[in-house]
Amino acid sequence: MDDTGPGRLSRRGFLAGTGSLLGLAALAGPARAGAATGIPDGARVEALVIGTGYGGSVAALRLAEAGVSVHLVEMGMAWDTPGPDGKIFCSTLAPDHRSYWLRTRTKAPLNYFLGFPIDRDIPRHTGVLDAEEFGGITVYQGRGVGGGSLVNGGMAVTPRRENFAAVLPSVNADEMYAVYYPRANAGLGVGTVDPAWFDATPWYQYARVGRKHAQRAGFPFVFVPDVYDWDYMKREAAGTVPKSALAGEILYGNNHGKKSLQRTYLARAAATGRVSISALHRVTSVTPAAAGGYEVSIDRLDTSGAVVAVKTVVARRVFFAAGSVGTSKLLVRLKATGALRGLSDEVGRGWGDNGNVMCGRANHLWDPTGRQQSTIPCAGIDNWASGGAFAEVAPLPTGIETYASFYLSITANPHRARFTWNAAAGRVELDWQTAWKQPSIDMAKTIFDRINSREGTIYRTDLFGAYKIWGDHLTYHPLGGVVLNRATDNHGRLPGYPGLYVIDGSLIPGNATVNPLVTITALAERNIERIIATDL
Ligand code: FAE
Repeated sequence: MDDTGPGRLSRRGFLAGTGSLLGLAALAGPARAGAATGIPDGARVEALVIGTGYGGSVAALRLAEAGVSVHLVEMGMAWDTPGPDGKIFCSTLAPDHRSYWLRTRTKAPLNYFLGFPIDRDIPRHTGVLDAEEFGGITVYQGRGVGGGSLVNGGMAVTPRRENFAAVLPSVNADEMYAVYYPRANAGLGVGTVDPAWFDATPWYQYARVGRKHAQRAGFPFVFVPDVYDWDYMKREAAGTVPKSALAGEILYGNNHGKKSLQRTYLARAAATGRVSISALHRVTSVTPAAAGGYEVSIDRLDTSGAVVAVKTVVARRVFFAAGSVGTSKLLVRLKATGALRGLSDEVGRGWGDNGNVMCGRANHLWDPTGRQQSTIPCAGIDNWASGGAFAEVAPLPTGIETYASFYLSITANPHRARFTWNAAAGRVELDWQTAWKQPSIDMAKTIFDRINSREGTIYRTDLFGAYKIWGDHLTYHPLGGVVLNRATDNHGRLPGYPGLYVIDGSLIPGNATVNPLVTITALAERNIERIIATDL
């Protein structure tokens, strides 16, 4: 740790093909000993990527294909080793130490049932789902190699073209829809449920009830693409393969079936031989290095979250891909504390919750939604144009008949929050206020009030507290904080710091009009192509 002086660094030279160091141990399994200790203190790397979610994975693959050695630094675990039960991930119905990031009690998004709290004590561990609490909102995020792809529903929605210009007006929509959205969808392995199977299987009875109610109230009902392997799900239903989506797995990881980034972009990156990963390594600082490039400080963590080593490496280029919250928090702190003092005043601004709000409806006894429910949503109600809401028909896979229809709505919530540095407390804060969800509730009601009125049904009041209708305390879709063409240039470069880039959901100004993963991936594909062509 004390051998990080400039002289020492320059003698080492940049690590060429650091793939040999860890060999993407998270994916391939070998070199576990290397994986345990990760990138050596004092290393020099050509490109260092902070975070292994969608933005980071796209950057790693495309840089490596262009001949650049890439080291990915990920604060979460590798998620490549089965636990004592033979499984890598635990089920949503039986959360254990693997479920949450450094919590001693679960914090389930849907935290009540029949009016009773369902959270339970768990051992503190570097689990896969972070429920990060700010003053007015809980932000759910994936932790581990693969980022949000480890825990998300995999709903892979390309926004309607007419909505895209409002989201990112500085981006050429023709190019996005002709080149980068198709490239992202192909790279992610996006597919849609077989409509004939959907109509026949008991596992989507809940979604068929959702369709019937939507259509009877006059709403357009659409199938929602997903990265889950639909053929695998059919085989789960037939009983020929181990179940995952049909066994309640989703929120704390899917052991089978889901095409997470570990199986798509990161696997292809590994195959180049130019990419390595340090899991359980958290970047704490990035600052210009005296001899060029950037000095990156990194904490190595153990599975209790304790720091077991502190390292400094030098990178010629650094890509911030720590997610909307992670990248915003890092850059706001580094600007305020002087490590990257010259960053734009726009850094930290323009954060939104993608208008997320949840609710349930109580159906009549002649409208059961089914005991068997696939965890992977595949359908939605599109009322964006007239009501500002796009609602997914979500499962409630409790294993018992609930007579409930459950929905996650994405709404055109206009509020934007800001991350700021609280020097006294030594932390970054977010000024989102709980009351700012009211526009989302009003927009979601344009759908569900009408359905309730048509069906003669009411809202469930037992899912988010004792007599509470709306799940308005959280988001799964944090977006913004380092907005494209404001805090960065139009391709994610940080002005004043050549070689520093942002390439994740923090670039999108608070709302994507649909679930964001495809847009994050497509935008990363667009930006990295330009960066490789002009900067390398
Ligand atoms: P992300 O995937 O969050 O990756 C960032 C990575 O950086 C993480 O692995 C972090 O652990 C790591 N990191 C953070 N800080 C540091 C640091 N200082 N040092 C090292 N590593 C760090 O970012 N979206 C959809 O489109 N469809 C869905 O169905 C869907 N369902 C969701 C369900 C849940 C429960 C959750 C939590 C999210 C869901 N999302 C969904 C959102 C989606 O997963 C999210 O927008 C993307 O994962 C964001 O991608 P990024 O590349 O921005």
